[in-house]
Amino acid sequence: AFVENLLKHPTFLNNEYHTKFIDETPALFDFQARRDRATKILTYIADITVNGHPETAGRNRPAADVKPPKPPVRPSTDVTPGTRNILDQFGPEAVADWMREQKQLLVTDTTMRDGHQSLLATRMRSIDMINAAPAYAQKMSPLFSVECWGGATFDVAYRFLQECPWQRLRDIRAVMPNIMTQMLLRASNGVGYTNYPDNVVQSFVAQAAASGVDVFRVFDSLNWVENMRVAMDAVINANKVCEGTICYTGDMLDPDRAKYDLKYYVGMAKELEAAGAHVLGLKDMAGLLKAPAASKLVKALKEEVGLPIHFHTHDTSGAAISTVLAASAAGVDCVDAAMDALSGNTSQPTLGSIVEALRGTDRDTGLDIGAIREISNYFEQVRAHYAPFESGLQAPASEVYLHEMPGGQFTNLKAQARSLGLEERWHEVAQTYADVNRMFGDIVKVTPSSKVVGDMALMMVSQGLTRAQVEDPAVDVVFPDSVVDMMRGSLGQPPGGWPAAIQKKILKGEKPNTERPGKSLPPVDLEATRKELSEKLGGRAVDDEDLNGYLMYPKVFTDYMARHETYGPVRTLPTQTFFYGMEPGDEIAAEIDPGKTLEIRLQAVSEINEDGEVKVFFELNGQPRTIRVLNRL
Ligand code: BTN
Ligand code: 3PY
Ligand code: ZN
Repeated sequence: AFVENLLKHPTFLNNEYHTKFIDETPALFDFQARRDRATKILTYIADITVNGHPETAGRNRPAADVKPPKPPVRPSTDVTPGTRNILDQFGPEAVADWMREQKQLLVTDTTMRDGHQSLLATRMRSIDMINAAPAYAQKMSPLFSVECWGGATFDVAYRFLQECPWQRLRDIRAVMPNIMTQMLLRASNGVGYTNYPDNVVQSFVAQAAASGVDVFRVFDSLNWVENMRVAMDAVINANKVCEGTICYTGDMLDPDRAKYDLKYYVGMAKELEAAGAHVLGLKDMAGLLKAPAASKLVKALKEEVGLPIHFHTHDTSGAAISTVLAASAAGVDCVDAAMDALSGNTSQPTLGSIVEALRGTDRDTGLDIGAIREISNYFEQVRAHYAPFESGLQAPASEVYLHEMPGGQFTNLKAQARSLGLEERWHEVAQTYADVNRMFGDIVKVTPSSKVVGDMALMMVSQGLTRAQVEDPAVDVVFPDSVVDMMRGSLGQPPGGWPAAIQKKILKGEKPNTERPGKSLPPVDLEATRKELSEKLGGRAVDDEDLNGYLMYPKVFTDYMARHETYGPVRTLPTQTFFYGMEPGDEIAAEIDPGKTLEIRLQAVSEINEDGEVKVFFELNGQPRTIRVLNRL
């Protein structure tokens, strides 16, 4: 009867035999489908147990005695109303008004986005976030927001974690209904590395809003407001909080870096205000804003712009807390911080320490330090599972003022340098990164412009080229594609335009585009794309989330779907199992649907046979199951 019901269900008849259908329609759950998914998950565990996970091969392992992190609290619907309730009842303008009325320093917790993006190569899995979210709902309700989406987390979820970023968002939202969620959006670059057609950006924003994003921090990688309007308007149309954002670079108080001075930032803030931002974001992605400059900048912005100000920085230098306190004293409305266990170095400054520093002052955050310790202790256990993705960075360093790399790029570029055999020459890479910045006219370096500068720097160091040689018209240089593309105008225009001589050399006479890139990109036919994707997926129906994932990252998305077909809902596995499989005698539980849990015990692993196969013996909910996998090692 179960199977019959399922097969007659209209969704199934339409061939929408899809993860979300299965995941969200438990009433129709048929034994066969569940068995099928269980087999897929066992296949995954068997494969990883025998062959290892490609992403952890040759890297540090978590300590042998690492234990599954214990969620701080159980989910509960009984929570104190927070900012989300203001947004839902009164809209984004009311959120901005409310911010302006608060005396306390408001705080955004970035642990679930920038924290792990900057410390653990963006590898934190959804399950480790979803298990923390109820504690935020119950114990952290004075937070302004929880940043848990966007930036690099979107493609990393599909690409490396074999999970759906949209589902992560919905799942966090479901157990944290009272605090606003926040995402980082690269304006016309969406959550990707290139400029998308306007209607793709609009569609993506609308979907993110529908799936649960409340605050959109919108920035442009060259600080070009002209190229932010499409994304900002889409956020405003969705009735969500639009945080129009200035990227801070250089050194505002250094007369040699006059390009980015106080006047520049105030001017940009006014443009963002005129463009309709509800909140002004001040994004110091590399952690370059020093305390004295912060005092001046925040004071001026408060005086000249009517918007509440939300400050974001990184602790790469070790001096971020001094900047946060200076900004607070100057009247900044909100700051970003990460849970202690995922703070410091290239991540955000330490949440608990900011709360303590302001305790009893007129800017006391009102956050519960006991709750922060409890949640941080949970994330300490989580972090222990991600040892292979630790950067090995030992200490904060003032070198950041030389290279100006964003916190999210630093460890990434270091890993790229290592893979090119340039690890020993890291400080040279850092110096070259600074040289490239000057050669390109001193630009904002943040995704994707930071990646272009990084590509160029790595190319120069590996080929032994100096800035003078690169600039010399007589020296032949093969530039990375990303550099050529940026000089063509594909990421937009930096303040003052590109330096003419180097641009001319790079473009070899090709005429650059100085207009907004989206202006000349034809709109994508969304329904035709849905059909094309459906055909690629063997005729299955494509919902709006999947369509938007595919529009951002076509190949990453279809690769993800192909693996999903084979391995099933591996997002439900504990992190240790996901990266390392199981050992004989291990027992785990995976909740594949609310209340539907697979109890999995690995009994034994056979010797390899003459066909190169290994048998992995499991007990699944008490029943024996054997999975055969190819030993690919
Ligand atoms: C990737 O690196 O392709 C993404 C991670 C998941 C890939 C799965 S893990 C088990 C199996 N073995 C592989 O080499 N790829 C898949
Ligand atoms: C991103 O775009 O992912 C960033 O974190 C920029 O700072
Ligand atoms: Zn950041």
